[in-house]
Amino acid sequence: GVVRQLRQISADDTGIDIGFRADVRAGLSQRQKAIPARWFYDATGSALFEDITALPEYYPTRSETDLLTRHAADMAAAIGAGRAVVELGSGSSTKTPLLLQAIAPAAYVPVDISGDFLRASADALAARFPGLPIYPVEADFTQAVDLPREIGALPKLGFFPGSTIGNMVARTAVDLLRGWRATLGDGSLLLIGVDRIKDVAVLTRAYDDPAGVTAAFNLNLLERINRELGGTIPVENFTHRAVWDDTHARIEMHLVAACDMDFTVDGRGYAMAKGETIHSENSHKYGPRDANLLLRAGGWTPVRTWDDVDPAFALILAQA
Ligand code: AVI
Repeated sequence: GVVRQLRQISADDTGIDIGFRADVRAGLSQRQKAIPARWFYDATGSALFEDITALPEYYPTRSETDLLTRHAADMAAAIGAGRAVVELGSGSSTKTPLLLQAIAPAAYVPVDISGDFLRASADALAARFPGLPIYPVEADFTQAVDLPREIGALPKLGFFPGSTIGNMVARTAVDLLRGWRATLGDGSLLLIGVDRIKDVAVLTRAYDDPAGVTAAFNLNLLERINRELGGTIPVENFTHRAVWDDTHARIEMHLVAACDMDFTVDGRGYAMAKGETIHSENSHKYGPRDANLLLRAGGWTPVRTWDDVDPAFALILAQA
């Protein structure tokens, strides 16, 4: 008979269809335990991520903001006015005003799964750009999204900053790019933030800061499991680990068991041995050719790259 493949959970799985409970259950039952990184972002995790973006060691936010500031006029010339800007996973983005200021769009469509964040940032932007029509869409941008009717006839610019694409393995990233190519349509552009491969010490420090904010962000995943799924995970017996995996060109984050332990989640028992880990995130980094290949595989043709910052980070403009 047909042997069906069991669904393996990895740190970059993106389906919300089965939910937190099912992802945790399946992920903790595997030999290499893993929980999709998307579950970091409850209210506490989102606030901790905001703190991460302000850390001196976490260069991506600073580097990308520098690019948007310094090359605003050049980007505006390349993109042109009058587009509908569709931002994927807008969150509480502080970069959006820089882009909107520069390119004079016809409309702004933030897409985010967190309705609270979405409403707050839409309100803040409406106050700053009184003439700009804003159509928030509460949706998971990794799934197919229906765009508002009102922007149907406008040429689109997809805006996907922050190197979020890096949290997906190549196959998932390509699926997402192809999906958005179809959603945004012919004649559309995509401005995407991609983190570069660089000195390993710089990379690992960005994901293992001395103040311990990234550690708290990682450990909050366990707290969240205890809070929401009635878990008994002894969080104090876990440590944060961030390592560079050169084969996959990615930072991996793990939660490391400091001793042998047993715990329950959702009524099920689990055992972990000292040194065993739960893989909680991948953050892929891309050289110039890698990034262009990824975009082409996703149906986009790179047309401009801005990446003259240190530590290196790229904003790439691609056309449908
Ligand atoms: C959201 N994402 C792009 C961040 C990153 O750099 O991969 C998440 C993060 N994880 C640890 N620090 C930041």
